[in-house]
Formats: sequence, structure tokens, C-alpha cells
Amino acid sequence: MKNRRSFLRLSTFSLPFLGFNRLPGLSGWLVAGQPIVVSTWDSGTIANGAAWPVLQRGGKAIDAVEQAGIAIENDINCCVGLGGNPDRDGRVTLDSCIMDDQFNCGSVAFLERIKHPVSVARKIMETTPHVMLVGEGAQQFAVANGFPLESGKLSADADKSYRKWLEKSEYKPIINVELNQKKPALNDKKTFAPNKLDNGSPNHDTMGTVALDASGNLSGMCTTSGMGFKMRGRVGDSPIIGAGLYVDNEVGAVTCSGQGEEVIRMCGSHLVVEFMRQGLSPKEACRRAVERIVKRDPARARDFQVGFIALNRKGEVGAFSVQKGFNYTVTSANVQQQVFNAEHYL
Ligand code: SD4
Repeated sequence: MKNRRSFLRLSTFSLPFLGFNRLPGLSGWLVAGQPIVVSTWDSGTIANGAAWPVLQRGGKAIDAVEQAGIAIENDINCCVGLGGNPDRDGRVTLDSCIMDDQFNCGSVAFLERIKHPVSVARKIMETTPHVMLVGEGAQQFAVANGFPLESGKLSADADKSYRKWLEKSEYKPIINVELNQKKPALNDKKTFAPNKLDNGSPNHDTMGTVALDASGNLSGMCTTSGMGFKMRGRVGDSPIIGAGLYVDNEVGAVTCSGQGEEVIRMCGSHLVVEFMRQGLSPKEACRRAVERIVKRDPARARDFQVGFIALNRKGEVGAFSVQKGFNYTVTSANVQQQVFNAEHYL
């Protein structure tokens, strides 16, 4: 399983002159008509690595972001694709969505045993009158469209994590156990899902990617296995257009990672796009959305992470998160696979 901390140490050494903490003079990066791709987290190097060749050869942003999703879904990591951590019942359920420059969008949620939910989302977008398919119906649609039905076996890493989680959580399925809690505690395994994994790393690494192509068009995608050890049937923000992803070609493209419930209630990615429409820079727009999320319950905000990344139609990039620790990867002609720490509220 990917170790984010060791990667960060490495990146810090490899980028001494860039200042790892914030984006250096953004305008210095921008070359008119040049494409750019931005992904959540340092694992965004995998996503951008697949998206960039598409952009570089003049391909479309929608194709680039799909390739980003496919690449990370092929990787074994805690939080994206069939190798990710399962739900409480030991099954991996995937959420994904994709959106192009014409407000076309497709989405899948609670999808099991299909390796590339991002491509299923695209297929829904392009071949059906619908935006979203979930669960069994989404799986049927995928199989009917030639996506292989995988075994459902957990990856070795996920199996280990799940066994460990079972030991500690003493999990017995109790219907509506959440209702017995007066105040939901995010860190309580019985009420929701651990905010941190057993090795101390955060329980999130959703891959969100936004891209601008050489024709000046934006697209985005988001793909995840959701919060590890979530309740069966739980769906987060990642497959929800407007929450985990939003693209308005006149304004910008936004995606995010972190505690999906907090993002859904504020329509997070849409909110960031609207702030950019009002004239804010991508970073300021992300900051304002984070402030909105924190304001609802500042004490509770200490227990969760939400991080947004935004790309406007001029190719300017920004990010902001609730907590320290959110980072993102930028790739363009001038910036090759570089990881930056987002500024944060707390
Ligand atoms: C979710 N936003 O399901 C996702 C969590 C995340 O890697 O970021 N997972 O709520």
C-alpha cells in the first residue's frame, strides 16, 4: 500500500526551490493554450501520469480525466478501485463520476466487482438518458456493456486491514446502530467509519482529477472506494455531481476528497465553481467553501478532513482544506508531476 508520508518526504527533498507549501507564482506557469491537469493527493502523480500524454498530444480533457481514473483504479491502494478497503461487511463498493465541458455527466455508486467505475460512468453519460446508476443495476449495465465481472476477492492489503478492523470494532451487524448515538462521533467505528486507518494514515485518498485541454475545454472525474469500513450501502460525495465534482466550462472545474457527508450537505464542488464565477481565484474559492463547511460546526470540523482542488478556465490552479495534510499534484508543460501542500483552515 502506498505510503504517503514517505512520498512526501521524498517530494520535499526533490522540490527544494519550489517551496513545497504553496504554489509558486501561478501566472508564471501559464502558457496560453497549454493544457494542464490537477489531481488530489500525491497519488495524483499516477493519475496525471496517465492523463498528461492525452493532453500533450492535443487530446480532449474528457479522455485525459478518464485515463487518470483508469490508472488509479488499476493501482492497489487503500481508497480507490477494487483493491481498496471494503465496507463493514467486507465488500468493496465503488463510487465514481465524470463530467465534460458541455454539462454532460455520468455517475455510478455502490458498484461492486467492476474494475473501472469511471469508464462505466462515462458509458452512462454517453449512451443512456440518465446521469446516475447504482448498485445491482449499475453492475448489470456494466456487464451488458462488456465490463468484466471481477471475483470480489479483497486485495491482500485490504484483507489485512479488514481483519484488523474486525478485531477492534467487534463488529456485529446491528440495524440502525447510528440511531442509538445521540451525537455521532466520526472516530467511533460503530457509528460510522474510522477517520484514521490502523496505520495512522487518514481514511481517504479519493482520486479527483480536473483538466484543461489545448482547445480550452475543461473536464473532471472522481473515483473512490469511499470511506473504508463504511456502513453497507453508504454512498459519499464522490459520485454526486455538484458535491464530489463539478465542471462549468465558462468558469472552472472542481473536485475534492475527504469526508463526503460534509461535502454533500454544502454541494461543495458546485459551491467552489460558483465562488469562482463571482470572481474569486481558485484558491480563494476553495477557501470560502471550506469556511462554509467548518462554520456549520467548528468543533466537529476538528475531526474530519475535506480538501478541494480547483482549476479555472484560464488554467489557474488553487486548493484549500480543513486540516493540514491535504496535497495535490499538478502537471503541465511547465510543471511536471509536482506535489503541493494545500493551505488549510485549522
Ligand atoms: C467519501 N469523499 O466517500 C470520499 C472519501 C474519500 O478516499 O475522500 N475517500 O466520502
